Amino acid sequence: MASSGTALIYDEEMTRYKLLWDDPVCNIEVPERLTVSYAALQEHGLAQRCVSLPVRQATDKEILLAHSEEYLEAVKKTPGMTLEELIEFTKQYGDVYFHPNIYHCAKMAVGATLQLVDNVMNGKVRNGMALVRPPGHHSQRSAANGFCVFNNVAIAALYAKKHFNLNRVLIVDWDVHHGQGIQYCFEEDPSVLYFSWHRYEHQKFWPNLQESDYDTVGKGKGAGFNVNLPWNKVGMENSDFLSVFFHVLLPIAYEFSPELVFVSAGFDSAIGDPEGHMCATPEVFAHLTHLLMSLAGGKLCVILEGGYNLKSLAQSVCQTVQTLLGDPAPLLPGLCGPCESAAESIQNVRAAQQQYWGCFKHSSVEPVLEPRTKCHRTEEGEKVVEGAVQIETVSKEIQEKSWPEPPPRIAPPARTAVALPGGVEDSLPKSCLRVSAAPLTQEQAACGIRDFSPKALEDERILHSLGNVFSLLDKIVKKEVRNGMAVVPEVLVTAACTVQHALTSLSTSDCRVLLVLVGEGEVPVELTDDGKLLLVQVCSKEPEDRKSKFHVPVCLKSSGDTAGFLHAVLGLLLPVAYEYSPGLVLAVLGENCSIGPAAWAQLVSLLQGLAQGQILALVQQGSEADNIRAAVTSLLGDPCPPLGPLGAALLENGQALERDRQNLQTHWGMLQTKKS
Ligand code: FKS
Ligand code: ZN
Repeated sequence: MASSGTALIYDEEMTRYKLLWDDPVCNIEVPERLTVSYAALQEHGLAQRCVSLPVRQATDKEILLAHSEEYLEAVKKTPGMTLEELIEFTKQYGDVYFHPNIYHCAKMAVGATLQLVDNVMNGKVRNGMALVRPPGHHSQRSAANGFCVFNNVAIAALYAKKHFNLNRVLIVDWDVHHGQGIQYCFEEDPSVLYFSWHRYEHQKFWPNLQESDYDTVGKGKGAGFNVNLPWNKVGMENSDFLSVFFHVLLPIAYEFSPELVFVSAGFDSAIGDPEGHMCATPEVFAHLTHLLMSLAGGKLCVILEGGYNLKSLAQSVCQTVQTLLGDPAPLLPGLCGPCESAAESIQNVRAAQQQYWGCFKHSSVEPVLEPRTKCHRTEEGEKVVEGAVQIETVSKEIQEKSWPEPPPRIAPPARTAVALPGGVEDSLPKSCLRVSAAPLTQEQAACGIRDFSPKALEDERILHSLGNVFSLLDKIVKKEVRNGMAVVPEVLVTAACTVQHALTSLSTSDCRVLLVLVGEGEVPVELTDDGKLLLVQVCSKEPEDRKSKFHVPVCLKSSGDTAGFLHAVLGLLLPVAYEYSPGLVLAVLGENCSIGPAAWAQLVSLLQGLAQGQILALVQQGSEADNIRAAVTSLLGDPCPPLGPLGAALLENGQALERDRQNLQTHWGMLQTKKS
């Protein structure tokens, strides 16, 4: 049995320290960061749905996993210090402050993180979030830094390796600052893959380190296990963040196949943040979370780092937790691909990582090593005084930015409905609804379908099956169920009829159907240019001339190339699908398809980030029982079994994929990985 449940770890104690003197650098790190986040979770009924776990204090031994004895002993003395002594002590470090109670809180922040690891690893919960202060990702072996005292996530990764014998841990640092403390800790360690994106501005932004750039990839055995994506401009949007996930992080992460995933979850990447100056909406964090939930069998530990706009922080935390709980992801309209600067960074990091990761092997990526990209080290004193006033005004403007409150994410009363043809043994979980409807008449079935042999519709089995499929679809469109699956006799004809039926039932505003077909053959639908249907077909046939931008053939020759399939899904299908933003997804598994149930489950799982999870899966009758079960467990929200470490795609497939991506880039901005 897969574990279920989401942990939430929070203790008011961690609000009981604050900045005691005047410091314009540190005054944004306030106790309210935690209280507003937790209050928002309660207000939306999310905290109540989580398993609340008690916080504990980390032991010395645990802290020493990542820190020196000297440093720990020094921090231990801070509770007894006077204000003057605290100020003096603080001066040794950069952009941080101490308080008599911060040592106690820092031990709890580490302890909370370890509690989360323990409970995820022993299966008491599937995933969870720890709301902690102080944050951790800047702190180093012997130094506090950037509001951080102990490195919560680094300690937790070391702890997980040690206590649960893990060989592969992934840390995704989506905070807007570079977690250089985590990078230093694992630089030479190939068992911990560290990914960070961060505001960089060619080294002009704090912490102004050369080693935050894309060409720092790790050392020795750890080479390739450190991935830095610098943002060289502010104002990055959802498109930029998702592009990096699709074209950098996820391909690497799938290839690595972690056994456990941590998120250093700073929400200073979100809109309105006075530090980040970025424009990601809170909803994007739902998608980032969702995309990571398909890794490591769903074992995901999210740990709070930064986030200083209290409104955007609270909303983003809610989006994240609600996704961990399994609610449908929000729509993310308006995606259009990365901006020039983001594309340049994507290209550069792919080039820098190319020799370490098979997923980049087939792309031609010469790095853009323009001199201006390198070394603009901020000179001491460059922060000119006249600039200070300007910074203040910009900061005000940023914080006063407004954005619409994320709409409520309502889960339909039932998750999954299934329709199985008579005679097919039903060994599916009891929790899914069984649907059985009256057969359609030929007229009903053929409605709207042009140019296709009505012969198939004389087959009673098909008319019966279509009755069920239409009924599933109606339930999904009416939001009585979230998703559905049917095993059908003629999958291609069924898909065609279902598309037509969907187009007549969807409201005009979301009348876009994404049809993903894995398998051979042609779906007898007309592909028009009105964009109401997007067909993505993964099959072994070389595509003829493309009919329209809404027909995306993905050529995968030779079966069993799991890496090739996954790269196609991450690098082609998902970016196009996200940009299309469908109102409904049809996922179709054709005859004797050889991608295997595990890869099929991954696809079904990833597609659920679209269309608010409204997805109907059709599986050809006669397909292996494993494929049917895989679709249903994935639709029910159970974690996908990991595919295991992957290599490069087969040469032929890798090259075809790269070619397809190039060709489609003019139509779909989300496919761009290069500066134009
Ligand atoms: C430039 C000054 C930068 C320090 C910013 C620290 C950021 C801390 C954080 C953490 F997650 F650790 F909390 N001052 N304006 O957000 O990365
Ligand atoms: Zn930060």
